[in-house]
Amino acid sequence: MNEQEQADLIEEARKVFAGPITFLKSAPDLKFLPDMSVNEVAFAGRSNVGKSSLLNALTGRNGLARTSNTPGRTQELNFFDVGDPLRFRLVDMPGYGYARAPKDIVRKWQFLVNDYLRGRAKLKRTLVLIDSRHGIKDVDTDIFNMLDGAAVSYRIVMTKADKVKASHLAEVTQATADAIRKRPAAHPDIILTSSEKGMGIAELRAAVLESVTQG
Ligand SMILES: Nc1nc2c(ncn2[C@@H]2O[C@H](COP(=O)(O)OP(=O)(O)OP(=O)(O)O)[C@@H](O)[C@H]2O)c(=O)[nH]1
Ligand SMILES: [Mg+2]
Repeated sequence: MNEQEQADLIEEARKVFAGPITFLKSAPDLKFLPDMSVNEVAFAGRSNVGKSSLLNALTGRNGLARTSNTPGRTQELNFFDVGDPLRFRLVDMPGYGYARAPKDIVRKWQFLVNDYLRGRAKLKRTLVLIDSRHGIKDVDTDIFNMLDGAAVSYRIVMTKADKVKASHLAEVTQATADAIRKRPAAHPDIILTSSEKGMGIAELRAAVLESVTQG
């Protein structure tokens, strides 16, 4: 894509995300998933990494997805309809790797997230969020392995970039890029974001739109 095409995509994405976006439903279990009527993009990542905050920043609507200081806020798959007429869906998911949650709850979330990610034909891309302060952890590697194994396209988004120095951000991004380079289902380009400061949000909107408009 050349510069003009990228600028056009960013402008189109801005319009789409400024338009109607509504909460559709919460699915605590796979049997409550909505019909696969349109393409979907999912937000995955460790508990507290900033999935729900990023969804709010993308849509410019602060109360759309519920956020919290305490890990384990989002406990179901939450579907949001974008566009009227409907164009695509965003899916906010429970986080993984939350050590202090009861074991049976962790297992339930893990199965819900894994089964959804592996089995959803309309899922065009999964955004895997990585905290800029911490980089990739073992639980992230497990998710990469699962997504690569199931051939589910994913892209890394660094979150909370406002919390670290530019030099640290550059280092952790480089290390992350190195770690995914040989992974077959990973998009090679990483998007750096801060929901708090609005950094990278316009680019991420464009990346979401691009992923749902192909095929
Ligand atoms: N400084 C800063 N804080 C952020 C940013 N994004 C999220 N946070 C904070 O991080 C905490 C967790 O954010 P959430 O969006 O609820 O995280 P989540 O990944 O949805 O968490 P779970 O639903 O529990 O898995 C909240 O206190 C947010 O305010 C960011 O870009 N910068
Ligand atoms: Mg959440």
